[in-house]
Amino acid sequence: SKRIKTLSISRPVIYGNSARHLKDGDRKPDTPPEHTHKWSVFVRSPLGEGKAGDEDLSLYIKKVVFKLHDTYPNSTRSIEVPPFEVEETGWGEFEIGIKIFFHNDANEKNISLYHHLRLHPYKEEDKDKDVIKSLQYDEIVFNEPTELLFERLTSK
Ligand code: SLL
Repeated sequence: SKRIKTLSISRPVIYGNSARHLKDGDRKPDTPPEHTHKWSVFVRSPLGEGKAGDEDLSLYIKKVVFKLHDTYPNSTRSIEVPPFEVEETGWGEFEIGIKIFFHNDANEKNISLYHHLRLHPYKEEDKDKDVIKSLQYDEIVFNEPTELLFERLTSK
């Protein structure tokens, strides 16, 4: 579809991970014994999934592909419906590739983000926390969006 010149629209996103110690009750029969943490990596709107006022990222995001460490089975995880999130267990920290794909009618290239999965507290003040979070705020900028993308972004 046609592009709207002189217009630029941006959308805020948060990406990152949360993690907590794996309790015995959380272990499944197939959880490897060396796994110490339960974590999730995600892309979401700043207000958080499910909360009032939250934006549905699937308005403009078609899918998010998370590339985990090769030690994981099926290490490329493609998530095509929100929440754009992968939940796993493990023992180590590593770099996660996050690729965001937009709907075809937006005619936008995908974008690649990287997130360092954080399982352990690094700051003194986080030492006693049960849940560790590592979040990054970003703005996705659409320059000269197509008319169809513009409709998607302004339909709600
Ligand atoms: C490290 N360079 O040595 C990192 C690698 C790998 C993490 C971390 C378990 C995978 C699985 C897992 O946590 N891998 O068992 O499926 O710290």
